[in-house]
Amino acid sequence: MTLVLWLKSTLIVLLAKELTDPLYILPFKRQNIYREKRRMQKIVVLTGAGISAESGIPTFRGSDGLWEGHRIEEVATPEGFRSNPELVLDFYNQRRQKLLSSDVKPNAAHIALAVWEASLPPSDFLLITQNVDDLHVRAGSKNVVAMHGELLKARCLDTGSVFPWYMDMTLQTPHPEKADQLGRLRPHIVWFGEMPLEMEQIEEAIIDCDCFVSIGTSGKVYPAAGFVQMTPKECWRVEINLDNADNSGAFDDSFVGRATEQVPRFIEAWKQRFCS
Ligand code: BJW
Repeated sequence: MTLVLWLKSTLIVLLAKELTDPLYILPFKRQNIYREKRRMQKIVVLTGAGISAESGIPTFRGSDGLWEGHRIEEVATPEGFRSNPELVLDFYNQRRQKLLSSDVKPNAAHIALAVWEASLPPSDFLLITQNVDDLHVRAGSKNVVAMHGELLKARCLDTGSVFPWYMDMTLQTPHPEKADQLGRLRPHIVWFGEMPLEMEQIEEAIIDCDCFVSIGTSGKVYPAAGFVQMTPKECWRVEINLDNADNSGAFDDSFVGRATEQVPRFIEAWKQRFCS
């Protein structure tokens, strides 16, 4: 009798444990879930203009987008810069001034990504941004690759050296290291036809990632638009966007809506699924 009671109560305890903690009893289940947890270790996040839209920085292709009133070839190609450097420098001077104004600051989406990164081992998280603003860094993100350059940097046309840059740039601007050289600087920006930065590091991270999250990008500009196709078969591919992107079909899951709402919502879902 005592033995039956003991067996019964043990069974009830085990069942309760199984229901509340799926890792507890069944070895095959434990293994599967362990694999699932391991699978989510390496995270790569790709961001585009949509994540900074709610910080007051216009996107490129929306109505009111940055290209409105500009032909892309005039302001975002090396040829455009060679044929009308004043126009191009002015385009970037205006954007730099806006970025440095007190009304532009990181929003809830930038901050949520930085907090998420801080909760993970540094080698498990890479944030690739196509944005040339510095809002991810301001929010506290550490492992950031700015693949299309940085608005707050200047590059020497002769040597390729890169300098921090906060002022307007004109054809009369002296070189920071050789004051007698004027107008030998350009914005540290990747224009169409130029090779994006840090491609080796980016490709290495993407082909080995377990979770790939693309936020606020239209999927129109390569090579970034093709990153999702380079992820491993088992990877969890998630898109966060207000609208459909050109490469939406390549993602496993979509969080539709504004980045400031959907990025924290996605991170919460990720935690529920893989950390509880
Ligand atoms: C929200 C939201 C909210 C709004 N919440 N979401 C075929 C294959 C490969 C390459 C090519 C190809 N055909 C042509 C090319 C070459 C070319 C290219 O892609 N052209 C396309 C137009 C077709 N690419 C290049 O030239 C690149 N270099 C290159 O390919 O080198 C050779 C190479 C080959 C293979 C491997 C490696 C290298 C260089 C591209 C440089 C792009 N530069 C720019 C300008 C930077 C300077 C500047 O800032 O002025 O980068 S272009 C512009 O587009 C900028 C952006 O980073 C980029 C992407 O834009 P993004 O971020 O997607 O913004 P939007 O506005 O398009 O979309 C915003 C999204 O947010 C929308 O979806 C909204 O719905 C959403 N959204 N509010 C959530 N609140």
